[in-house]
Amino acid sequence: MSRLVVVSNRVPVPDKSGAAPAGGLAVALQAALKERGGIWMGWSGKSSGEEEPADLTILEQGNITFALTDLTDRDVDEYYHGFANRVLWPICHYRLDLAEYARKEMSGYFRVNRFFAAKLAPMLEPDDIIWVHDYHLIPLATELRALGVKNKIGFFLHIPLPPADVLFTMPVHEEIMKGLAEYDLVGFQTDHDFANFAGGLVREGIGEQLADGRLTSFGRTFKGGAYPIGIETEAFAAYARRAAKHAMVAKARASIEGRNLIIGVDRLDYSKGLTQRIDAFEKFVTANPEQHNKVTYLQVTPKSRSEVPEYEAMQRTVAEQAGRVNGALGTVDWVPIRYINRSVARPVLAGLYRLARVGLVTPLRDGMNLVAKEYVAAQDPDDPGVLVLSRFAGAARELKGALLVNPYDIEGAANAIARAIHMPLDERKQRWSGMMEHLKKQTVQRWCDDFLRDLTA
Ligand code: GDG
Repeated sequence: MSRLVVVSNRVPVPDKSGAAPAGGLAVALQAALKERGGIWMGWSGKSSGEEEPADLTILEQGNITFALTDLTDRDVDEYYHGFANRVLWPICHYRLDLAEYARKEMSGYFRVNRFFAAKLAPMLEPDDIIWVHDYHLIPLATELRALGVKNKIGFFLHIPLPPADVLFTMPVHEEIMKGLAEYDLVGFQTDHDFANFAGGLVREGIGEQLADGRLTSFGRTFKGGAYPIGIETEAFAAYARRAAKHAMVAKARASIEGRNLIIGVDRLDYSKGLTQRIDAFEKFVTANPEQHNKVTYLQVTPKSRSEVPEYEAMQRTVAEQAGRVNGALGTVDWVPIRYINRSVARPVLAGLYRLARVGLVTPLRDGMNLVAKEYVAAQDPDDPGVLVLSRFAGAARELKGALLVNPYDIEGAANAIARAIHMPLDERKQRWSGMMEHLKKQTVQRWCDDFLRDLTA
């Protein structure tokens, strides 16, 4: 079996004990690496200041080599905070208003990809299979090919790919499309994202979809398709069962005093629709006065990308909004919204999902959204909660038992919360079991196997 080489912006490096990393994606990729042996390469998350970084930091664990590089301050600014997070992220999430395009940052993005390729190429063996992850590294195949690398290279985009009218507002859209065409397989979260990609190539007259589904563009023929990412469903369900006994979860249960719990869990990011969600909750409470003091909405929102100005501003906006709603609706013995601006431990999170009658997952746009899947997996089969899910999350293509909402329609979302709170047990069970069955089949392991099978075929 060929070795596997995974490249991603950040690498979940195991700790000294070799303990498995927390997230399902990291677990699945590490399992695939363990089976085949190989390398996981990426940025260390550290800066080397003004100096070019010294050699890679190499950590060996069994048959897996973790290879990490630092980046200069300028590289971090231009490649990561700049082009990746202030151009590609907003555009791929349909936020043209937030994209700040600067030529300097674009060239930093391509420069860092060239640098990654130069560091990776000498480590490669001729039949290694290379799997590149996410929007930070789109041009990596182009740079590897320029160094004579002939290996199979696959790419998976974790975030949405918008239609041509949105994507092509980016001045370097052609380089980005060309960069994707250099891979042997390009994977997306949903059929919609893949259709946007293929449609964009065709519409702009820079590519074609062949009868067998393959694509041809910029002189290359390659495969593309939807590979919806999953979670470790059974493991997460077992985890949530045990977590119900966790001391913190017991404390949380006692503190909600028999009220219905509504939970939201999202990195602090404008794509997650937090302000619209708080508006919807407020509307739900004001439209249903009998719910006063009967519900608690817990929003867990770890900070992310605080160096990007939009994120810093958002931190204030969301905190102020939650405070205003609590001030307006709360009473001496009831705080309607509990807003936590930091990360909670994974077992606690699993236990809180299970405790919650409603999982509120209403991003304005999301590649997949693993929180939606984790919430479903964590439920008690005898008394499952209800998932209220944005139709603009990739997960909505799969989780048909959810109450689908348009997050921009505040009244509609508020009505869906009310419907979820009042849903009879039979309907809850029926909706949940269909989703759980699906998640048991479409695991993260399956996602990994399907992608690698198609890449190597
Ligand atoms: C990107 C795409 C796509 C969150 N808060 C805490 C915590 N989390 C964990 C969740 C979940 C993960 O972080 C978030 O994953 P999502 O999929 O919901 O969202 P992104 O971070 O935006 O991920 C997305 C994903 O890539 C995978 O392809 O689905 O569309 O945007 O696992 O549980 N974990 C802990 N404490 C927290 O407070 N322990």
